[in-house]
Amino acid sequence: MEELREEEALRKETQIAEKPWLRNVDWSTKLEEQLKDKVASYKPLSGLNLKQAMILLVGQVGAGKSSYFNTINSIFRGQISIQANAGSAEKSLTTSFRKYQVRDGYAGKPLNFRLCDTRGLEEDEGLEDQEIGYLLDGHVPEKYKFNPSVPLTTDTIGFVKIPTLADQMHCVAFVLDASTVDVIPVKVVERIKAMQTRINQRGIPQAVLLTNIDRICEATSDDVSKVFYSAAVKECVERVSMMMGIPQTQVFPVKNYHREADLDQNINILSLKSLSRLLNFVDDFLYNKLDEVEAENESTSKVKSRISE
Ligand SMILES: Nc1nc2c(ncn2[C@@H]2O[C@H](COP(=O)(O)OP(=O)(O)O)[C@@H](O)[C@H]2O)c(=O)[nH]1
Ligand SMILES: [Mg+2]
Repeated sequence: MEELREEEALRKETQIAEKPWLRNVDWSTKLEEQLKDKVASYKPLSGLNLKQAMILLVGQVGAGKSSYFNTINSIFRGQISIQANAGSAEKSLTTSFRKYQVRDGYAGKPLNFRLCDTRGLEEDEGLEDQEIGYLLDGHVPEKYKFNPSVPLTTDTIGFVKIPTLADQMHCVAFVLDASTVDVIPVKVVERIKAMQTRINQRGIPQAVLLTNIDRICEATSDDVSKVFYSAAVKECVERVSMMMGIPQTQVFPVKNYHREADLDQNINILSLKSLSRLLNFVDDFLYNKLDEVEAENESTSKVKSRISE
């Protein structure tokens, strides 16, 4: 027994480095408030007439997509919320495409972003390449049930024929379960790569939300503020970054609420930080859009003035 306890103590010690592997944050109420304000007051880049940023969460069933939305939603509700179905009950083949809104406070106004939740990386029932394109370009109607045996086509009821910028995805966050990244099936990695090609073609920024970090590091599980000292989390971030070809600074370790009864300041800080980074990425994408729109306007006005000459 004693031996076991010593072993446990040693394990915990080696898990936690003396220096943080990433610049540590100030786990304070002040930072929590700042991040909350930043997210709550977020407005997409002006000049494009866009009300809400669209962030697509994509990952295998059970990766923690619904729980990530629930976590963010809980923070703004001020209490644990389970609005999106999370857990094994949802492990059905047909899972709807949802564009979740987060409200500021109880019955408050919706914030200016949506977290879009879809499956699509399953080994056998993933999305077709074509469907991924449709999803990114905003052709897929809200609540559409992806069905592996009947792919979405332009004839599908509700298919958004002419999507606007508001229907499109402005950032993609791959949601990966940290406790299973080393056993991701080859087929799933292939799907991710194929999807990344489509995302890159459109110049959409991408990131990774690395969930379940509490399950790979006991110290972090006890106290989320240990995350940037955790050797296991560091290693996992490195591995994912390599596998996905995404810089480590775009891999965000998070811990979702899953069985907590109350909010936790550190969990909130880590989640809000990841979300605020995703919103920055949305703006990077929108800046490019704005350049395109302005260039287009310029060339049409040139054509117009030439015609009137
Ligand atoms: N320990 C732990 N469990 C999590 C975390 N995120 C999600 N879960 C649990 O993992 C299961 C699947 O999560 P869910 O959000 O439904 O995954 P989805 O299929 O991607 O929407 C649920 O039972 C969650 O409670 C996390 O960060 N830590
Ligand atoms: Mg889900």
